[in-house]
Amino acid sequence: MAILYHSAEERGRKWQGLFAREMPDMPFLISPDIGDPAQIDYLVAWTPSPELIASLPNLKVLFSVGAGVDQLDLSAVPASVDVVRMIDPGIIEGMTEYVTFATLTLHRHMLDYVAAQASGQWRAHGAVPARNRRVGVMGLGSLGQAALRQLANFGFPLLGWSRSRAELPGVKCFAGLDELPQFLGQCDILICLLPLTDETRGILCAKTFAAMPQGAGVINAGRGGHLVEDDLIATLDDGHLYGAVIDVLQTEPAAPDHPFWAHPRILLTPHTAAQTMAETAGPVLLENVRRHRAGLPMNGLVERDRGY
Ligand code: NDP
Ligand code: OXD
Repeated sequence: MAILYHSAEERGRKWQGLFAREMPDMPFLISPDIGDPAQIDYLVAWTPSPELIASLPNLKVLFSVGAGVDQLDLSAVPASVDVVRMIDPGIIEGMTEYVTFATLTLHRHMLDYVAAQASGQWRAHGAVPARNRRVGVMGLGSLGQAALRQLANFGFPLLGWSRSRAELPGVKCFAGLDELPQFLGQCDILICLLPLTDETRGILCAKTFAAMPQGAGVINAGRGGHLVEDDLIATLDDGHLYGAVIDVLQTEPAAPDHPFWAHPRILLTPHTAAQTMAETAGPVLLENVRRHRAGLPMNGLVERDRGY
């Protein structure tokens, strides 16, 4: 019985130390040191190749080092293998910070002020009270709910949209595609925290933007595949949307000539909204391995047929 880790080495060394202390009967191997492939029960990875997965005949669980699992080629993972995403307090904290920063950036006209500073212009924009700025979150999972709890402190009217109906205190909740236009029509700032699936790919598109109020802003901290990038540029350039804060792209890293780099209405960050930190995520992994060994349900088990 052993764990194989296949991702950033520095984090792997820390987790190796954690398992040596807390679960000494469980060898923690770091790729490419695979040892005997037949001994590997657990694979911890971001993007394992199909060949690596196929080489592990007794694999029982594939742990994603991140909250998302769309980067995994699930067709290469046998149906008998459980797939688990990372529900890490550090990721939740990081995303909450990012969403707060991005929402306030749009709410407080910071895109204008950064441009104005660069050209030496001292010009104030009229203030909009938070109670008059409606903020909507797409995806009401571990990240969306935490973000909404924090945004509530500012006094924004809050909305949420998910697949099944959620009931969250202080949040007007919408569910499913039928209620999407009604939700979008009330979002002065729209935040995407969805998983990337066949249903959500390309959801931030011209039709979505057209359904939003004039002058609204968009934040995408989900996945690059959610956003139709040309549609965003078109709707910013025609003035329907005010601006966007974008953390994820269709192709990462961004090419040197990617139009987002220099767009005055886009603040671009390099897929850094939330990072998996060894200190906070290690205990989550340890607990899930403990639970699996004890025959208990793991936290973050992915429903493979729905893709998240
Ligand atoms: P969860 O699985 O906890 O929540 C997903 C939410 O999305 C649920 O509310 C779900 O609805 C909703 N959803 C899924 N499909 C649809 C759909 N077709 N229509 C409407 N709603 C849908 O995910 P997390 O909150 O943990 O993470 C969300 C995503 O954030 C990750 O998958 C990842 O892509 C991204 N992420 C980005 C990071 C970054 O650095 N930029 C860092 C970490 C994560 P329901 O409740 O009904 O199931
Ligand atoms: C994640 C990410 O999914 O960092 O955790 O994108």
